[in-house]
Amino acid sequence: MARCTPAATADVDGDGADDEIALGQVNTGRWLLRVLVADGSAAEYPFDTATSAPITSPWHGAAVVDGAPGAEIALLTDLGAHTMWFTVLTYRDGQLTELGPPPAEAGQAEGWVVDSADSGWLGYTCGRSGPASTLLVTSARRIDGPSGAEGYDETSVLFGWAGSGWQEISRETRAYGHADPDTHRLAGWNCEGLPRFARE
Ligand SMILES: [Ca+2]
Repeated sequence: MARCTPAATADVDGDGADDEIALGQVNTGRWLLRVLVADGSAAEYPFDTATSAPITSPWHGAAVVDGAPGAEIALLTDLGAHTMWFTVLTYRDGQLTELGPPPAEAGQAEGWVVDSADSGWLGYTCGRSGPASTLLVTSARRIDGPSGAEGYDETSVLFGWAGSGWQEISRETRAYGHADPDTHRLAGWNCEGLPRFARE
């Protein structure tokens, strides 16, 4: 059994009382997340991180992401040169279960992925539209011309939480010059409670 150490407190089950979140390492690349709910119950979630990635702690943070009551838990589970893959957990009916991301755009990696590189970026922005939770998914890729980088094409798709999944509300595209200071503005996590990027 892993020895779990406290990672954070957040209201995970949405009853208004803070719950204790703890994380333990079972062995290389194997972890256990445990939530001690304020009502005295507990939920556990064993998960793996990529052993090829130098992840010393998968803890990223707790934040309200979907529209159901309670905070979600973001865990860093794989790491590339500049790409970061996350698992997002949510509490449903006494269990911790994976929350799926909105459907990926064509050519985009599956899962919760953030990125910030000269070649482009990927990010999530949590928000609200009236009483409903929204998630803006932004992706951009560099456009190269004969003489080098010309700029970026960015697509932002706004999703709303529709009870059990994400539903597209609207989308917009934007073009940037390569040196435009607004590039990468929406890269990473832009959600209260989560660092934009993992510190690994
Ligand atoms: Ca609670």
